[in-house]
Amino acid sequence: MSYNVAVVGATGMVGGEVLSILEERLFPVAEVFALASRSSQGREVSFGDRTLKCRDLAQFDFRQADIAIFAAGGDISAEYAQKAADLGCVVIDNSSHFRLDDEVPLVVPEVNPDAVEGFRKRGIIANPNCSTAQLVVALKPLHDRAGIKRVVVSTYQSVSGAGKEASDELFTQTKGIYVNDDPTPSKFTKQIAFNVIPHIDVFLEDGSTKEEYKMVAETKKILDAGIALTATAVRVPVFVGHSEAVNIEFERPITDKEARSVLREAPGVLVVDKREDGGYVTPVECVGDFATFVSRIRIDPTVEHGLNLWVVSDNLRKGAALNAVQIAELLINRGLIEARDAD
Ligand code: 2RA
Repeated sequence: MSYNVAVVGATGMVGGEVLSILEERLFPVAEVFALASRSSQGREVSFGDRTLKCRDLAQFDFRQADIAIFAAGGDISAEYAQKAADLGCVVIDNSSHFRLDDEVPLVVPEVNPDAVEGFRKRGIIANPNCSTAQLVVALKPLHDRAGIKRVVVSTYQSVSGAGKEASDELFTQTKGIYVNDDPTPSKFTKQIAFNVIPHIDVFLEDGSTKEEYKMVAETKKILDAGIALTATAVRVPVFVGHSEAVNIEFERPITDKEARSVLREAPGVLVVDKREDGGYVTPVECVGDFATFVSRIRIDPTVEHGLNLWVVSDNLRKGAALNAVQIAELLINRGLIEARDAD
């Protein structure tokens, strides 16, 4: 059986990754509809060795699609996702719009696959924020083994998480600095080239940022509401690949050796941890990969049952497009979705 898939936001960075990943994973596609805003109508995007012409999202009849992957931001999801779902098209939404809605499951297939069943209420499944997705993939097997009490995480997030214009700003600013061009930022609040910015998304009343809040709230929804988590989210001058320094306090004892072997067996995780020069993964090495890499696994002796980790993943993939495609695969594997025009 094969499925008609609509990709909303097909001209964006995540939309492009969705198209690549559908092809790379040999997703059983009958037809792919590349959807974008009216201004991008007719623009061409690649799907394997084929070229697709973008159609106007506003004019698209979602009855033609079995699955729609939305990757065009919260406002577009707010306007079109429920309409598409009401027409019988299962929506997998990459924006934050539905993530904390009680009637919408928030799913990372390696962590809470059973939650996907809840899609029936609204016909929508939410994809988590990029920094949450890779974190919970690494936390889940450790939580199962020793029970996580508290997590302290600092992120080092690449500019692609903020979109194409942000990536262009890093590129132009980096070049410009060598020829004394004005580095005045437009997308970021401060210079990003040769700098780091401790601010992602808007500020909240308590002084945290929305990115930090998302990590707390989404980890609770996906993994365990009982986990205490505090985050500091930082933008760094890296194009693709988010990194996280993670400190974990467990209920029960766990050695670094045990943690390493639990993580080695965990779905979606690749342990690279040699305790020697270069024996760890950096963001440039994770680009284009499906895995969440874990390195620098070591005991934190300052707390009872403490552990430190370094977690790296391609934010456009596990943090967005890959997780969305994995959700679609999960729906198919569990027989939860049927192609409307079965072969
Ligand atoms: C970022 N979390 O990196 C966002 C993208 N979803 O800015």
